[in-house]
Amino acid sequence: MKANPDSKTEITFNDFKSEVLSDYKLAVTSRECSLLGRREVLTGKAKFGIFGDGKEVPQIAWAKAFKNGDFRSGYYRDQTFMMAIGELTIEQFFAGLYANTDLEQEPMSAGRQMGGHFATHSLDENGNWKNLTEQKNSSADISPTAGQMPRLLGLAQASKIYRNVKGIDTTNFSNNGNEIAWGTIGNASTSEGLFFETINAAGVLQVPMVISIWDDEYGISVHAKHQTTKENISEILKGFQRTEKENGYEIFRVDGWNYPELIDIYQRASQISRKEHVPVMIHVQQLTQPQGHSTSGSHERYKDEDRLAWEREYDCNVQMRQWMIANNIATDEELSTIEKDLKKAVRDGKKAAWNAFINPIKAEKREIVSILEKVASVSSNGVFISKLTNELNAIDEPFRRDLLSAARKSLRYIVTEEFSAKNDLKNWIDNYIKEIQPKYSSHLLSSSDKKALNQSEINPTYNDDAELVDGRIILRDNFDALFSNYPEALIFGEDAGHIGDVNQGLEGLQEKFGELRIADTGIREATILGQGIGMSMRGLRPIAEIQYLDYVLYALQLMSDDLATLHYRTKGRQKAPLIVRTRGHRLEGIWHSGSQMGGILNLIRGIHVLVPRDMTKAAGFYNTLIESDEPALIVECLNGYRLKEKMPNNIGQFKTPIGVVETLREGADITLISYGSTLRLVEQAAKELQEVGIDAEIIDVQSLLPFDINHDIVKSISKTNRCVVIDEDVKGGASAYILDQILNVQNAFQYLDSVPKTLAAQPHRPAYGTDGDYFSKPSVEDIFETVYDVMHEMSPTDYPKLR
Ligand SMILES: Cc1ncc(C[n+]2csc(CCOP(=O)(O)OP(=O)(O)O)c2C)c(N)n1
Ligand SMILES: [Mg+2]
Repeated sequence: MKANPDSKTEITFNDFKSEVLSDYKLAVTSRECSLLGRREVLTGKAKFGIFGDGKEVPQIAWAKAFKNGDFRSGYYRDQTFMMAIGELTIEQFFAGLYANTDLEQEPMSAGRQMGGHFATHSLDENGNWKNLTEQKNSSADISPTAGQMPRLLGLAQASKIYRNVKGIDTTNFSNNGNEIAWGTIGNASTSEGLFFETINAAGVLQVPMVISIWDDEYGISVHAKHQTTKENISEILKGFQRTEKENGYEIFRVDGWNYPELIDIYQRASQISRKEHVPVMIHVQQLTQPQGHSTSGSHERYKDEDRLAWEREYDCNVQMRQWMIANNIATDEELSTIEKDLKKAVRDGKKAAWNAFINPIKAEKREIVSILEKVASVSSNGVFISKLTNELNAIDEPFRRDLLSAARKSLRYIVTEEFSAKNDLKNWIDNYIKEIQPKYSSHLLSSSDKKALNQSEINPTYNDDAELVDGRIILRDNFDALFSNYPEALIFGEDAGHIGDVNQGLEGLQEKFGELRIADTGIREATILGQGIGMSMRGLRPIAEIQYLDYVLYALQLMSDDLATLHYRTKGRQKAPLIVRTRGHRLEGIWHSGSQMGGILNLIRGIHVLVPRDMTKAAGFYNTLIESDEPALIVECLNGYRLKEKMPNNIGQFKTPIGVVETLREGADITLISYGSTLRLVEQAAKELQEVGIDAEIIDVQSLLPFDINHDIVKSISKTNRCVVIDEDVKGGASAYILDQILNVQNAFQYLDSVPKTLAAQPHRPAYGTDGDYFSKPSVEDIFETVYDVMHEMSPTDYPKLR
């Protein structure tokens, strides 16, 4: 057997033996980590454990086929693989379990994710790309099962783009598209829609993706008979098998305890996928869970004695050991000695990880205890403070919570006293929070030079005889400039390619830039988003188009769970500067006029949410975002593509700033705050209000996340002393968010002379037709009357009751 059929040189039996031995050592080390890991949870040192025991051997075979530049998108069972590619040590494994917040010691997430969620660093400490072709890469795991699948598609597609699109600087990202994106998923999680959607899409796209299904017949306690038709995922996916005439998948099936066969299959999979860009599925069957699913329960509750006995016998490590003995690779005694040594190595690594975790906290404890002792010695409430101090002192292995809680409670006892130790205590609390809070809260957004807030505004400029054109022309010409200037940019979505999107904002661009860059996709919003996430993680600049805002909900789970958390959950070591394009608000019927901005805003903190009122503003946002390194959602106005706008003469250059509002109309009496399609109605209402002597100021928010970073709205309210927030979402949605920002972040309360109001749509989805719209969403009359009522309340004589 040659471990690597790519190489022509035959290896000697001794080389072979030592490679197998080192593989076995890794399998044993990983298993021992799982066993001790579980114990750490049961004794309370760690909160939760989910481990890779029972899946060691296939992961070692996989790692042999995994090359520099390749990417993994997997789930919590893959610790052995991470160890095999050299990206997870014993100490790091335990650091993850303890939630060590030091990125050096816990490189997966700096303690932000529970153990078993793996990642490598694509970015340096300044947020700049490392050379991904010189390292083995793992995209950061998420817990929602099958959530890793759509991103996997994009990671694989990047290779196809790098191989086939000319003109992109591939230095840091690709070697002629030779990289494979390797996925893993549990058997039960293949029941998820995201799995099937991804499998189909990768078959259509023909991308170098190899998906391994770790099949242990269970999903927690639920057996395959409740999960999978015929209890066999590769059986039911047989139709995906490629033929001589038709594209599809190469599908393999292998027993997870069969070491030589696993190595062979992973090598074959790698060759096919890497060279031919064909997706491959490897169904790894007959795997086990020696310790059950996780530390939350025990599998004896749901597996019968026969199954448990079978699992003991077919444990992949046990089988590998027997195979080694049968093939004279090692004797039983030799292996026992190795196992004993490795157990000790894991114990030592665990201890080192625990000390590295706890010692800094113990030092912090000593600091605060000594301050509290001083405070207790001079305070008239000394007894109470001493009690808190002693309780804290008695905790050998404290949490930071214990320290801060004791310190903050003690401060309350000396609120009326003054002495120098009180200042020490106050300072300690302030400094501690300043130092510790970022360990848990930093890096939601980019902190690199390219962050969106660093991009300054460039106004559109116009010739004197600037033509009035349909808004979509401005967008189209701007996309044309953008794709010309950025060869790494590409757009894809339903109807985005051949016809140039449903509103012709991309008209003619596929002919110019090719089918790979301006691409039609199937109807599959989640994987459209996943394509975008994966490709942007590999240095491309995708724009994922979701045809209508109403269908963003299909992709919203991933925007929330994956895209929005990526930078945060890797503490800034991975990014996906994906631009999501959609169009929405006001058109017709329940599913083409939704404006579910509140739901979106609350679910995707970490992604900018931009709501341009016209296509010039929208084009400016695209120009800003392509220069920055943060993800964003742009909602174009669905009814704005045919409205006339002046054609700028600096297409592709002008930039709409992020987080900056615009005053559309100056007024003295009341501030009207709105965004997107509704603004046209607000502007009309303002004209009508002027006729009855009400002078309204109108502010276009433009950017819901981030929100008015210069606090311009409160400046307006300090002048008008009144405000109404108007949008098309339901009440309590985005308008409530905006009002919260104005009141609680910008402190507008002090300037208000009238109750601040929100005007939103009816609580039901908008009904179809002109009257459906009128009776579902705020109308000009609704806006007029809401504002008028505020003025009436202020001065009933000047503004007598309307009705
Ligand atoms: C979307 C989602 N639903 C439910 C869960 C809870 N959950 C975690 S693991 C798991 C079972 C997964 O089984 P399988 O895919 O076979 O992987 P295994 O743990 O057996 O390796 C479930 C239901 C989850 N994490 N995400
Ligand atoms: Mg399973």
